[in-house]
Amino acid sequence: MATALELYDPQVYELVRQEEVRQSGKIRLIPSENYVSKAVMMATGSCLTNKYSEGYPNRRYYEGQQVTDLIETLAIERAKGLFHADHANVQPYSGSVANLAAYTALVEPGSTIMGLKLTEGGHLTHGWNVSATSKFFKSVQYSVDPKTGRFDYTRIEEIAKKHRPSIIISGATAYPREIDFEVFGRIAREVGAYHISDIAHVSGLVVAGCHKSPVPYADIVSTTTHKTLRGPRGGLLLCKTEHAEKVDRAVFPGLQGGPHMHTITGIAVALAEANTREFLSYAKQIIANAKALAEKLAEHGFDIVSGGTDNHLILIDLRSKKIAGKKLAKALDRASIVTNYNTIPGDTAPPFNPSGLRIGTPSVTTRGMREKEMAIIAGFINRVAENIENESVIEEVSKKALLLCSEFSVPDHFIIPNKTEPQYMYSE
Ligand code: DSN
Repeated sequence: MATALELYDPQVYELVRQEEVRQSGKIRLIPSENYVSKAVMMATGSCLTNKYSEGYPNRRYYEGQQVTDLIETLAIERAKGLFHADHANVQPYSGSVANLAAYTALVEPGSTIMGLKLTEGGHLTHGWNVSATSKFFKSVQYSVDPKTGRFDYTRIEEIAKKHRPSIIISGATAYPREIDFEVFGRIAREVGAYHISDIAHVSGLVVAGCHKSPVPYADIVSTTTHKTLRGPRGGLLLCKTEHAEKVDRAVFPGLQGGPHMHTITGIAVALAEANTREFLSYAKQIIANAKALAEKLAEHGFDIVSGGTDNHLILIDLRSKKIAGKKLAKALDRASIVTNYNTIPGDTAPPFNPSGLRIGTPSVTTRGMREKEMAIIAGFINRVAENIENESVIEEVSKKALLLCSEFSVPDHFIIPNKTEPQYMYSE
């Protein structure tokens, strides 16, 4: 594939090569990113990109679906098995479309949705003011407790009782603690709302059993497929049988046309990979690494929001260090450590120049790094923060980071080492 690209379009080939070099030579700590296996990469870059398949298996609007029907059915069955869900839709192009499909499946435009504020760790599509979700729906937002950085479920219940939303969304993009989906389900039931759970960030931890699944407690569960779940970039919806038809119609023809069959093929492979004992170890290690990294950063005097983490991500409040999030993220990038600046709960600074830094461990865990390396990385981050104006120190850290990366190469195929059969935990 690289050869064809190199021959036909050397300019794009060179850019792809540069990105490959960047991804292998940097310590990537953005919690929503990962490395897919070569198998997922091959499936995603396969001839399935050539096929139109509007509709669903055995109900299409185009002919020539002998193979696509089998692939989509396989992806659906694997998703149902892995998440223990009655129904799965593997067609959403992304988490954003999946969320919008979930809302439109259950309620009419103009209804009230209630989600976590973006600046407190929620997602744009949870009703944030610049998102279409706050224009097509009325949006009520909840926050985390400013003292603890955690959800105050009593307060969330009060807000739900006051506003009586039609949908309550559980889930976050920058919340370091395990979410009690059962409580969200109870609150939703009490006020007569649907419960939609967006587990885009933690779905890999959920399938591994490290976090409780929202599937029993939510009407619809939405996730992306590329974060801790480690598949290609896409979306996935899971629901109870009673909502299956509405969910399918909301995705197609409600919001989308032809599904991206190459992505669905990659998702099918990623779901098989997630159904292995190797994946369970990886998920457990993600959390162990995040805890170790948070602990070491705290020892270096960093203020960790909520005092630690239960999942794959860490939110650092930089106000006590008197460094803006963006400034540190940019200095770290020069030091070959890739992070993203982020608002912290109660932030008075704007989202484009916030007071925090968001980091996470999925990518470094996929590379095989463990607690020992987390201590080294915490040291790197601290050295950059303490020498933020000193480019020679930043360069020195960059060289060390590159050296660390060279010891943990991006694995070719991390699921079947020694080419043995993967140990599947459920059978298809
Ligand atoms: N933008 C994603 C993230 O980084 O968390 C959420 O969609």
